[in-house]
Amino acid sequence: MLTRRTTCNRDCPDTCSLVVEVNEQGRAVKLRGAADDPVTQGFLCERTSRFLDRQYAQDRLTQPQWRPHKGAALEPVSWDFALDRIAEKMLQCRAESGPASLLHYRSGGSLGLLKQLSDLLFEKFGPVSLKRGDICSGAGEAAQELDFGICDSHDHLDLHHSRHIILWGKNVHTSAPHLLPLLVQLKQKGVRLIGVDPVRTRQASLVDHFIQPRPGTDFALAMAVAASFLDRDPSAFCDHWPEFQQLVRSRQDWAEVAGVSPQDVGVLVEALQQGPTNIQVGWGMGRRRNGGAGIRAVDALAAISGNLGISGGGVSYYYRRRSAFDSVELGGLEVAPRSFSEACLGQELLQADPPVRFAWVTAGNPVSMLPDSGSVRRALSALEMLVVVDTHPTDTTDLADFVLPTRTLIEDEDLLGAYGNHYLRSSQPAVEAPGEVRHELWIWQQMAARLGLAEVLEGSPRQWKERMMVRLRASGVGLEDLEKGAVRNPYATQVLFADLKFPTESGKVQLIHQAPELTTPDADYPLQLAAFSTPKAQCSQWSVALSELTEARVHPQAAGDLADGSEVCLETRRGRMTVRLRHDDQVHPRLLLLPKGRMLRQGGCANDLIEARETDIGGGANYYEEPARLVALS
Ligand SMILES: Nc1nc2c(c(=O)[nH]1)N[C@H]1C(S)=C(S)[C@@H](COP(=O)(O)OP(=O)(O)OC[C@H]3O[C@@H](n4cnc5c(=O)[nH]c(N)nc54)[C@H](O)[C@@H]3O)O[C@H]1N2
Ligand SMILES: Nc1nc2c(c(=O)[nH]1)N[C@H]1C(S)=C(S)[C@@H](COP(=O)(O)OP(=O)(O)OC[C@H]3O[C@@H](n4cnc5c(=O)[nH]c(N)nc54)[C@H](O)[C@@H]3O)O[C@H]1N2
Ligand code: SF4
Ligand SMILES: [Mo]
Repeated sequence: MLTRRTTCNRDCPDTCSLVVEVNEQGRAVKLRGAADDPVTQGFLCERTSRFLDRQYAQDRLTQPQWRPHKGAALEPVSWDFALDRIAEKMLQCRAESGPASLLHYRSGGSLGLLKQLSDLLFEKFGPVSLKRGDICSGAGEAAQELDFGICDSHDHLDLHHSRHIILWGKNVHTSAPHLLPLLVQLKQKGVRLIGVDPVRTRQASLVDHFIQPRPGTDFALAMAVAASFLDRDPSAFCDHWPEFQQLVRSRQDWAEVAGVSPQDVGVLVEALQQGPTNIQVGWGMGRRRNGGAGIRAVDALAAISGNLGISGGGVSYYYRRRSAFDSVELGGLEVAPRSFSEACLGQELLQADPPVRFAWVTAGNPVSMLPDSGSVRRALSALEMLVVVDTHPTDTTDLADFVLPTRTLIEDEDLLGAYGNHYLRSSQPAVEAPGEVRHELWIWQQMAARLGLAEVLEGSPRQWKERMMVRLRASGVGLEDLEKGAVRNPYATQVLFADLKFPTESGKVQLIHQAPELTTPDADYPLQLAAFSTPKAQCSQWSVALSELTEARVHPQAAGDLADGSEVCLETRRGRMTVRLRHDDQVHPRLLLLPKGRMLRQGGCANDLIEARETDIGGGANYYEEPARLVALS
């Protein structure tokens, strides 16, 4: 038995170092977390522990496939056949309708840095049309960029200096499991943990105090807390202090709006007063209409309470995972000449004039994962050609004219920065890819050669990795170091904004000073449908067999006469779906929870019932506020 080391490339903050056990036949037989990685600490999450089921699944894509005409089944073809026809179509569209008639859509199926090279190809070929905004973290990143100038975090190990840690809308057990051992250790040392989430997730049993606000009311909760800090004067490093004070004083009933008790507010006030207090902001709370405002209000709390720029403090939302590598300038235009809102992609494509004729989708499954699946499906079906690069079939490959197979996370070769810690890692193939599967760089290079751009992407994956390491080499970190194990980004600071200087225009924090419009309940559809991450799945990449019917979880109060375990109809203004009802008193009575990521081809996709709407800022998607109701099956 051999063991090989690589890195998990999934869209996950942890970016674990993997140890792959490979037998004499070259087959991976076990995946483990590397014990010497300071974040991974020898264990993997539930979904990647089972990744070999997906790696060796019957439906793994191993050959290029072509759909001879819309509605026909996919047929295996050679790479040359596929790539020649795709290139011919791309050149035809560009010649006849200009490069904006082509769309390149890349999502987070793999976080490998080399995946960005497709941006470079399409930029040089076009520039073609791109997506605008970011459905995942758009609102949160925009919030922090507005407030602080950049979106980055203290080193995660700086939590050792915190007295209190507030997990604000962050489901550590499910979505960032490698933070958990550190939190447990800190709790044992006496650090006080507080959770804020409309769902009493497993986190509720970890924290010292759990607060369950109404979903989407974080802004109001933050205002209720801010009311206790109005006697301070942070204007030396904060702009808009008078307006912020006015905003806080504009209502007396913030706590009632958030549906929390004065005691809950008091716990947060005390924690922020008795700092250093770090706030861990999750990614979920931003995916709401007022998601940006909610995160801006939390940022403001940290600022006015004196918890910015100090060891043990800070608002940790995102770690700038690309900042150490020389990759940013390699591809991806800041502003594409033509772009489509990612959150509203289906509708915008359907209305595009002149139309988009061709789309290339890579590392994404937009039909299942973007809101309003129906419009995404219609828009992609109406194209003259849709090309999808993936490892497995999805709702999106089901519409593709060409499906091109690429490597999985244990076959890949790439560089990875993490968005939940400051460590850098490298991936290298632990097993050989089956059949005709190719590294994505090979696919881009083959396309480049056919599009008259061969020189743009020349070089092996290893050479490209070296090219992205110039800055790192200058500080003594080489590729060979990353291949041996995780290395901390030497350019990342331990404590962000330690001098209380912020890279905003005035050099100060920009305090939010306008109240968002509060969401009012919908009398006909009183519940809010939301599909949150589950431990078993990575977005639409499920690693275990599915039960036949999607489970919907609601608080027993919200279920009315509908019995636990019964089949019921879930309705929104966009459609209906039969679900298995589960009573769950841990869910806020306003919420209706579905699992995130189930596909149409698996019998039901949450996004089929969700309207496409952008968040207040940053072009995020408002995924979690679809008015919904449950009714008995007729
Ligand atoms: N197992 C697993 N892990 C994953 C993923 C997965 O699909 N499965 N997805 C990955 C991806 S794509 C990402 S972006 C990351 C982050 O993945 P996310 O799942 O987005 O991570 P969280 O930050 O935990 O955000 C979800 C938490 O926010 C809470 N929440 C929802 N609405 C509100 C609100 O209005 N206010 C507050 N305070 N809380 C709210 C939810 O109840 C939940 O506990 O994780 C990755 N990790
Ligand atoms: N209702 C609802 N919808 C959501 C969310 C939610 O919370 N609720 N969360 C949103 C969030 S946070 C995100 S990030 C998005 C995620 O949306 P997507 O990024 O579209 O998510 P995945 O389902 O992970 O699809 C990625 C695809 O990439 C493939 N893949 C894996 N590795 C590679 C590779 O190396 N190369 C290529 N070319 N393909 C690869 C996978 O097989 C998979 O089919 O979904 C969003 N959608
Ligand atoms: S998905 Fe995340 S937690 Fe799981 S192995 Fe990969 S990086 Fe680690
Ligand atoms: Mo995400």
